[in-house]
Amino acid sequence: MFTKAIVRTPAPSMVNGLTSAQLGKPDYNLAIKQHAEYIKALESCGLDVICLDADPDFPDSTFVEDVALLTANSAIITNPGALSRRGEVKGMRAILDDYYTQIYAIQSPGTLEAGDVMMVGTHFYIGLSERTNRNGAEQLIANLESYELSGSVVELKDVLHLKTGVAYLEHNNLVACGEFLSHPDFQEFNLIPIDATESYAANCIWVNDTVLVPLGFPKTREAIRSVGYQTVEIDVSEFQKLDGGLSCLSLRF
Ligand code: CIR
Repeated sequence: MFTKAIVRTPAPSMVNGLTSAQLGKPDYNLAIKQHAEYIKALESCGLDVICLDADPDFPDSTFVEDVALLTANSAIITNPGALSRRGEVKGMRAILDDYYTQIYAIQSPGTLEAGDVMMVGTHFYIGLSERTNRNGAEQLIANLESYELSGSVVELKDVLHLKTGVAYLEHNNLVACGEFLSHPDFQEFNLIPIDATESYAANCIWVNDTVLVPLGFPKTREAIRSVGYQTVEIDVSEFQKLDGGLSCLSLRF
């Protein structure tokens, strides 16, 4: 179970965030409203939400998931592959000192963004992407192994981050779309396939047995309900315009 989450208020500069989505510029005022609803949804699942101030120097800094990996024992500050995001780690390090005594950092030439890391119990799947390289993944695996945890790499083809296309919902249930449906690493899971027309909704999050899903993807919502979860829908359209999904907007621990 999670008890806390860290989020960061979007800055007005978010309209200049990285994207390949071709959905237009985000509406900042609407993004602020959606972010507030997202916080409420996390709170409704029992989490204390720590909301960091907007950081206008970093347009993508609302996507806090990418700059740290939080485990039961330690925090690992990442080294984002996107150069424009690398400086985000400083502000995250400062806050994590309040919650963790064991804090590590991925070092160059290793790069890692934690949107590429999916926790399944004591094992961590690490996507090799344009943002996360093998050296970064190996540093993370060595760190995990020092805590008797484990990690393995997954080569990505079409997605920005691993968790763009898969989401672990505990109880051996794995939401998956596209390249992950037939991926050999994931065949032991109870796969919940996501229709190609709703691939954005593969980025959903399990929070204490409720699953947060993006608004507007009814097939995905029903597929997740049909295996027994309560779902909460949240409109994150303005973050979708920046290739960001529900998981990217918080660190849950
Ligand atoms: C980026 O390209 O870095 C941001 N615009 C979106 C990051 C999304 N994060 C994630 O999937 N974990």
